[in-house]
Amino acid sequence: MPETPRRQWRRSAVVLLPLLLAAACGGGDEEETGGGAGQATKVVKIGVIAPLSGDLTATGTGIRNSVDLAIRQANEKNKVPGWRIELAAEDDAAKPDVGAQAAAKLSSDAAVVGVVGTYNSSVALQVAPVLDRANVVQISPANTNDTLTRGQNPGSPTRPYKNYFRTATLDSLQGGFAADYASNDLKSKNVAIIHDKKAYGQGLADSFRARFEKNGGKVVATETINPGDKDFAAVLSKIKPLNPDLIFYGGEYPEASLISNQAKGPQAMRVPLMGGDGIVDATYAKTAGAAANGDYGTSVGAPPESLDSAKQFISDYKAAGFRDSYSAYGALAYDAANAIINTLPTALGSATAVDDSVRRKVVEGVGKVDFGGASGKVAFDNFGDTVTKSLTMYKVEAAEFKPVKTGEFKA
Ligand code: ABU
Repeated sequence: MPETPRRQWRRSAVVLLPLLLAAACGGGDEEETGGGAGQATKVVKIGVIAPLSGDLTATGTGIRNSVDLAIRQANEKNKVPGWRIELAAEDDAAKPDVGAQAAAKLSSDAAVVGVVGTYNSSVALQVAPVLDRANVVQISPANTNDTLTRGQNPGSPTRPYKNYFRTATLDSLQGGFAADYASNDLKSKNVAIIHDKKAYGQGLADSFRARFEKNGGKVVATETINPGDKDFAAVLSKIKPLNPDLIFYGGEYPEASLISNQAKGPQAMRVPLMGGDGIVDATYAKTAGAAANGDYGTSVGAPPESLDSAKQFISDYKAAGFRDSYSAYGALAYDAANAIINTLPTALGSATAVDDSVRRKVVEGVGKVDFGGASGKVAFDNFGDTVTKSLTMYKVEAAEFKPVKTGEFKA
């Protein structure tokens, strides 16, 4: 029998009212939330490890909030009967040692079955082994460094951690996609590369270089900077006389935005900067100012705003009243949380508390998930990598990253 408008309204209110009330009480930014899983007394926790302080807070907050939303909805829908899911969010401050401490803390909480995070690949390299030893599943919505799932030898890839999965795709694909855009769409011939020496920045720069040179392009300089640097005059003055037609930057938006600003301002270089998903955040254009216009950045996945599958996530995120944007990784974090949540009814079975056997079942279950998420198909290959390999090139126009091309990298 079709629902009457009155009944439809009542059903929507049942789902949305608790979200709106929670938002009204704390702007949706509380550390731990539970929603309302009926009379459930048993607690299972999903952790988040992400930068919730420092320069990368915008990104980390979007990840945390998106996991929070997935948990609230699961509780509202009583997706895990008898259990209330709680969020346990930890700040890694974008630092590997802080991330490792957070992983140890979450592992020692017996109720934790899984973690969504980290943002930084360099942090994940310290976090994954800690969670692996405790059989706690980890799904990153943002790590793109290849070694996390394929080890140090690309010619003979070996999965280092059985517990580690990601909904973000790989830098070997992202770097190639960026290089092809530089060669084929921008007709770029001479590129200066700068990177921040971190696992992500250097790995992405290396992947870009390999493909760009294969395309016949020339890398006229490779310079490095330190994360946290603010003054790039020395590096830019070395690059300028080499007349690059593009600067490719491997790293994140705090430094990239200043490089763009200083390249086009004091150095008067009239060339765009291109980076990877580490620079695609609204903060980039805010910090770089008008200099950012005409810059490029790739990101993982299709733009959520263009996907029918993400419409509900976007509207629910808005309705939940979070103060901050879901950011570049919101949809991927939401899908990562749901991948864990989907395993819980089976993994918890008749358990009265989370134990090692439940944790192992969650790891096994995540390896087998296959569902339509906000970002697209959510399933993992034998390395723990997402099977969804879309990438998007964005260009800054009027101080905003706008998508200009979505596709997959063809080696
Ligand atoms: N993938 C963007 C930056 C995060 C990381 O992989 O380090």
